[in-house]
Amino acid sequence: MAELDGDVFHPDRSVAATAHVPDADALRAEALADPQGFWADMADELEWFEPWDKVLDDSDAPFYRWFTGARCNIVHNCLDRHLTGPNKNKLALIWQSEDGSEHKTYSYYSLNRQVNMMANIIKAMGITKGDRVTIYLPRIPEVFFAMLACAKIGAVHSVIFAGFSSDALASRIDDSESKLVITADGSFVNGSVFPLKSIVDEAVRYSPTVENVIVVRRAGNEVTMDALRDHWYSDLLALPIAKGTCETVSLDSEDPLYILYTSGSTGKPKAILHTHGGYMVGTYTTLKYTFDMRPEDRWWCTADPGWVTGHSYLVYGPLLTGATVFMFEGGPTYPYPNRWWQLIEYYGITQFYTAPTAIRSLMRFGEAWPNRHDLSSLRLLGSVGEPINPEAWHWFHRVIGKEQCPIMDTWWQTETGMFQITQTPGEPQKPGSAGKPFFGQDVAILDADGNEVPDGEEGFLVLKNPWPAMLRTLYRDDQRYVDTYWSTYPGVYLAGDSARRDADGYLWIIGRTDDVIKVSGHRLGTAEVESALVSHPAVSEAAAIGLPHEVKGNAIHAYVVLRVGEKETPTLAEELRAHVAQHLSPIAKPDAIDVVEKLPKTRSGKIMRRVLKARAQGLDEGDLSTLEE
Ligand code: 6R9
Repeated sequence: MAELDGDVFHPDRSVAATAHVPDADALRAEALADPQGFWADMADELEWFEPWDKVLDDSDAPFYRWFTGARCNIVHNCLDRHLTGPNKNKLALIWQSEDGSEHKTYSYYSLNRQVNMMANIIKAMGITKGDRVTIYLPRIPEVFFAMLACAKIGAVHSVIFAGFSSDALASRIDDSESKLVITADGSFVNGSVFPLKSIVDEAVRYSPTVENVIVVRRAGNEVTMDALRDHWYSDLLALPIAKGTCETVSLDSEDPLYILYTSGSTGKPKAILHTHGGYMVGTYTTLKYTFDMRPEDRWWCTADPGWVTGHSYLVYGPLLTGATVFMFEGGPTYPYPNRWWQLIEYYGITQFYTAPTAIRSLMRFGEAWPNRHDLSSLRLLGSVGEPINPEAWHWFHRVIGKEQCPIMDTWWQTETGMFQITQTPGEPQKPGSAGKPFFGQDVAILDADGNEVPDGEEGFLVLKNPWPAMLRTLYRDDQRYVDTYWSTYPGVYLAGDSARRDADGYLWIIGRTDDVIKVSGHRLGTAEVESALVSHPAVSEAAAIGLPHEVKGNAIHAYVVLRVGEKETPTLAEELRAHVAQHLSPIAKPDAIDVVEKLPKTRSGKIMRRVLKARAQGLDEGDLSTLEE
């Protein structure tokens, strides 16, 4: 019997007995003693065109290289290898539209054909190995086709969350020098249409590298098509070039797979670079072991492909394990807050992986909504993106998991590519703790001087071992890669989070220690919000901070200093919020904007956000010795 004993959940003994990893602590010890041996064994479960010479080449650390000398392609393992065995006609992808009127399914065989058609089309447009392709699509099957088509031919995708504004899109297209953009006419967001194509039009005006734009017909909204540059995807599919067969290119293990922009401490987003070989081994292994993937499972990860969770655990990881993946176009509450529960029942979802913010927002609608549905197909639940507060954990556990399903809280980052701290299903779980290091990982918590802090004390979270799915660098910015992650404590990876470890070895993540804010699980940088605010003509200076929020985890509060001659009007705050939505993204809209005379700064002119944060929460302002007069 599964049992909640005080604040520790003990899954039923049968869970560990039947899981891929029956004794997690034993494997943890074994893998830590020989991480390369562990990763080599896992890599052997996948197919390679040529074997590796070395599992890990650390001769140029921190530019680690994995499975050097090997030839492979992640798409071969996501698709091709399934076509010769029992998975050939298994469902790879199930999709439902936001309004529920459309439902599509793709077997491994048919997904492969769709990917090949897209690959042949982009090849015909001149895209070859190493070229960057920007993908700006809603949650529709074409996002799978596009990502896999790029990877198949060795092109490098850069997926941009289809909620980012034209400014944000333009700077990312520009930075990656993409030749091709793949988008849709529009997307559905809670019943209304978001005009993706016109945002692309705006963005591409400033992006001289873009030669072609492929447009998927989705929302039916009116769009303007540039006769030379823009192509309806349906027209391209009708061309003889769009054949259903296409060679999967043999690549070096270290050839780039994708770049993904994420927020850091400066206004310029960082382009995280991932490669084929190590990433496929890392995502495959973590998904298989943490979520105990079995052939009969139906996996649902609610993340958008625009974020790393969508890359690793919606698209690549599940296909690597040969799973059936479900993708839903919409969100949890439209038209009613039972939308997700209805889908779990309808499709018989077995593992459901989502974010604490979504759980908190659904809790508010009460238990009656999930209780209308039969959720008994679920066997595992998962959480990602921010710490899960015990209250949300208990609700998820009791109301959704019916006190039987283990909850896998997974701590990781865009940079890490794969889970770093989590558990396996059979282990005891502590609500609010992300669990223990994943196999082969050596996690430590350090003080400012680099010494390990005693159990129970808070410190800086670091990773001491390299791991296969790690970022290789920041695209075309090796120096920033070294400075950001490897310079604070030489030789170890600085995560940017603070955490503590308890006496049982469980890790408790506290939050970011830098200028990154997690808002509803979305990663944003204070500097990005600030630069959107100062681009408004009335604003001369701005500071943004994150304050605790019941549903979103953190909410953005902004302080602005107006330009000389500008006056605060009753509509100004709303106007500035709309400005941030338009110039960065609706998810970055500050909850509150205060007009102030002056911002607290150090004598060298840096904004002291920590002082603003303390003041807003009525807390002690701490050391003010560096504050200017
Ligand atoms: C996967 C993802 C990374 C940051 C990370 C941390 C926070 C993610 C978490 C978690 C506590 C968890 N984070 N998972 N905090 N518990 N299970 O979210 O990547 O968007 O790059 O964000 O998210 O602060 O440093 P990314």
